[in-house]
Amino acid sequence: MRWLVVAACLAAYPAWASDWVSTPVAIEVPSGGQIDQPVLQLTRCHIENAKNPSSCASATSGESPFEGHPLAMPMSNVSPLQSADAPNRFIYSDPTRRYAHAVLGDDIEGGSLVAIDAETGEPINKLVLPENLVFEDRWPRAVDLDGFGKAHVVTLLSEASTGAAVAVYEFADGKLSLAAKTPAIGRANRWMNIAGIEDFDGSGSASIAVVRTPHIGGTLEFWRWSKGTLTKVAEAFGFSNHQYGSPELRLSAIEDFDDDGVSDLALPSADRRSLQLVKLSSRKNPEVDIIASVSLPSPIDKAIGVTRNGDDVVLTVGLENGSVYAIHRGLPNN
Ligand SMILES: [Ca+2]
Repeated sequence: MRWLVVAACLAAYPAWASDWVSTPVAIEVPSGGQIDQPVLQLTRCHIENAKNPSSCASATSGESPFEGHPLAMPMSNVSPLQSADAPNRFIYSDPTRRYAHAVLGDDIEGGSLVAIDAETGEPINKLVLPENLVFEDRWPRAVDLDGFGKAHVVTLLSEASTGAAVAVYEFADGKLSLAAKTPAIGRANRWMNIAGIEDFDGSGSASIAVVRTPHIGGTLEFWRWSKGTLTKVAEAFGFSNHQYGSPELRLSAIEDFDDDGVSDLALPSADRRSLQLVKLSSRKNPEVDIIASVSLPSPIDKAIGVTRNGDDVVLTVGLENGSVYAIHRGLPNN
């Protein structure tokens, strides 16, 4: 009886697959100070018309999701708006070369975090780091981590001798202040990259998914935000979401890939030659479970796109060899 249930589940959720798709628009890894390219997003139409996808709807998110600000450090961007009525945005400013690592394509990092008025662009408050710290990152992430309506600013903070950590700042009463921070990696020039900020366990609070040391054998960690603190709830070895020296940080995507009502995460394996779809197994004592693993002919090096149309989810990955693949779940009974 039990294997019949398993068989029925397998029939309902066929394995994930990858299809080569003729590139409908040019996508390049940005360099030399360019603002990020729009994310390439393919649909089933592009898969079914793989050799001539131009008849399908727009294949990109339509616009670059970020925009610059005169006070922002080079190759950095303003935080995307948290919501349409969010009054503030955030930038890294006071560019500095005091932390010589250059993991993001240049050796210039942020020396301060600035809250700006979203409508006028005027600075409201600036938090200046001490000399031993920099923001080794490209844009702050403004997120309401607990749904109480207050903006949190999620950043990557690197210290001269202990390397990178995730730091969360609050913006309240017109002032930025440090709210919580993960432990630093423990060595200079060791970095991490945020893969997603989402309620990954259905608890109502967001967790920050981050890949620690993505270039030298990365570990995916989930840090749950609760009552003003960050607690590591799960980790798994064998992931990467960044190519060394690239300014592109968005090698990950969030969707509910197994249709259980809770968001999951897609990101490359440690060698970036496969896309891993992962989830937290439960709310209490969770583990990192693999939903699917899809091999690719070349390492992923571009922003990962995702579209959903009903039950049909399509992930788009751009590879170092210039090719583009659509990764999707086969439809039942096809
Ligand atoms: Ca899910």
